[in-house]
Amino acid sequence: MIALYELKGKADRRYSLFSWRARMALRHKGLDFESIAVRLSDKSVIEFSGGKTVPVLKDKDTVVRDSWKIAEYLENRYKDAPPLFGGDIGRGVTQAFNTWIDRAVVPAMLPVIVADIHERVQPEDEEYFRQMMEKALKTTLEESRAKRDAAVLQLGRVLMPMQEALKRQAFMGGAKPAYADYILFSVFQWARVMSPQELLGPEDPLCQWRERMLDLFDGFARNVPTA
Ligand SMILES: N[C@@H](CCC(=O)N[C@@H](CS)C(=O)NCC(=O)O)C(=O)O
Repeated sequence: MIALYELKGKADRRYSLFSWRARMALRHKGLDFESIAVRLSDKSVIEFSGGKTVPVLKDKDTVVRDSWKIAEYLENRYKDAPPLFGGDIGRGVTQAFNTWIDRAVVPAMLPVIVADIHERVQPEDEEYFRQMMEKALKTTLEESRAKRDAAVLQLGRVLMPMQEALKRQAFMGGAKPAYADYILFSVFQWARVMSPQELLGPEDPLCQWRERMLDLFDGFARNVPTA
């Protein structure tokens, strides 16, 4: 069985956004996996990977760390299963999309939900999480919460191009979901698992797309502990 090493919060929540990319990619390929919990402040369980970030995937003797490398590994190793990228051009465009999401959308979502995430990490990880995030955001969690309305407006501006794209096609991948969808979805699933805020109104094309994503693989992402 494939093992996926990932962060675990309070009430068994799996909250690493990058790990949600790997989770969805595994289900897309029709692969089952065992989830192995990693603590944010104690990475000894993933020492064998040679790094300190999750997700880490272990498939028999193969160890892969980094969500993008995991997607490429699954695509190369499980060629007969449904494709994640759709050929070399699709792989290239998806890699560019991955970078844009990481550099534009993730930083826009983080200040909106960071204080909510802090309330739901394991108690022993709270201080580590606070220090890491306050350094990254150059502000306290309390200040982030106080400035949340401005952060929500900025997030809306960043998401606008994708709302437009989803008026023309059902998924980032076109008619069917592909790895590009899992990249974007990971950001919303991160928020859904760790924050009680309603970020998308029912009329928003992104909300309707997210519902389609939550329906995939028999409600795989819907039926998990959330905030
Ligand atoms: N580029 C990496 C980023 C992974 C990453 O930053 N993971 C976070 C959790 S979402 C992590 O493990 N952080 C631990 C730390 O920085 O100590 C990927 O796509 O897998």
